[in-house]
Amino acid sequence: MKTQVAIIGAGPAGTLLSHLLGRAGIESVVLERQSRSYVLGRVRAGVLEWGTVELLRENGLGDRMDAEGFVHTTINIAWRGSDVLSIDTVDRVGQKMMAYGQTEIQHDLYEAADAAGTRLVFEAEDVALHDVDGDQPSVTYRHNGVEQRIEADFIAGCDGFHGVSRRTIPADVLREYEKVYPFGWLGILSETAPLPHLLYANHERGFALCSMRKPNLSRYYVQCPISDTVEDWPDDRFWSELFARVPPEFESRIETGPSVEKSIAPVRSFVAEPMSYGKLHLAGDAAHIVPPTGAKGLNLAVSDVHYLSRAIAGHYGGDDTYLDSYSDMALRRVWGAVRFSWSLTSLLHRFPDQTPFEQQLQENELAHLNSSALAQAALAEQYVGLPFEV
Ligand code: FAS
Ligand code: PHB
Repeated sequence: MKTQVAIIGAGPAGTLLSHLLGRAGIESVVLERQSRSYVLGRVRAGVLEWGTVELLRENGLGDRMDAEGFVHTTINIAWRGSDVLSIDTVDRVGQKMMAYGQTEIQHDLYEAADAAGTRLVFEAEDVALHDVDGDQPSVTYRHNGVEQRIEADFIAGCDGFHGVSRRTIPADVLREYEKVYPFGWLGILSETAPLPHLLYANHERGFALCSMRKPNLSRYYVQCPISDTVEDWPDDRFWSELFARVPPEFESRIETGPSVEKSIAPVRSFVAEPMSYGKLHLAGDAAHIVPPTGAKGLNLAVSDVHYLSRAIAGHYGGDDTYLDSYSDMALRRVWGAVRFSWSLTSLLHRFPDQTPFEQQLQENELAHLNSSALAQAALAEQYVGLPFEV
């Protein structure tokens, strides 16, 4: 089989890339290790930068998002158990954001792929990349017990942190940067009415976050020891810990209910450079991971794919300028998001070895954020997302 772009991974990066390439008349095949239902069952990101919202709308993927998503303009941050600061992103930087679950975006992307007749191959086993730095790159895999081979002009590695693509780049070429945080995020979904705005909390017992998905579907998180399992956190314990970390004024406003999903995610910062090697280009979690604190993971996957689809379309139009600069351009935005996510994680979490001095610094920075419109604008412009590079 031959195609123009072989895409590894049918998460948001791989399927959005296939969609954008298709709209530019470029053919692709997407190979996914898991089943379609498994990918659709994963609960992950929830907040979209406005650049992501506009890109989805411009490419025919915005209808359900506009009908069911929450347009947001306020980020609330609580600290010391009672103080609450509120950042209005429209007041500060003239920009909004959208709460719309990654699961919903994935559903919209699969529907668009079906409508376009895109080849999504699920349960593709033992995917392997070949000759990525040669003239005839190819991908082999097994499907329904039959060995397959695809020759392609380009290979897009969109297979996430544990994928095979990044490992195809030779060790003497690949540079990896990593910081592992000493805690995890325990998240639940509950079929309850959410708070009207995002609420982050810095508390001596640990970080907490109140978010939303739909008018009857809420998303909550508490920081937990990375050694914990979901079995350590029955619903009653989760809710009492959440209430212990948010100011009392919110207790009467948070509707509790049984969890319909519960998971613990590790928290790490990771960047792999370069994001291009020969005809292989990485996008999304295959190249970088950020702590979810800044709501950047999914949005970075979108910006990578925006740059990469533009670069590949440029190539077929006879201009490799964007292709040659893809890795550097994507990494400029990646490192900005990595720095922002690290900064917000450092500000809002309780670290096991944290000293009283460091706690004072956290609280003073939050007090400064509360009193300074300029400090709030600096946080807001990064949270809602900086403009894509032209
Ligand atoms: P993904 O990991 O989503 O997709 C990669 C795909 O490649 C997967 O479907 C995988 O099955 C497939 N694959 C892997 N190896 C393969 C192989 N060898 N062959 C074929 N296919 C292969 N971001 C936020 O902004 N906010 C959050 O709250 C948040 N929570 C998260 C919680 C968890 C548990 C995780 C893991 C991530 C979370 N993220 C969050 C980040 C997340 O949203 C990612 O940024 C987003 O899924 C990135 O999309 P992709 O790059 O497509 O990677
Ligand atoms: C979410 O809604 O899942 C969410 C919101 C904000 C974050 C992380 C996750 O920083």
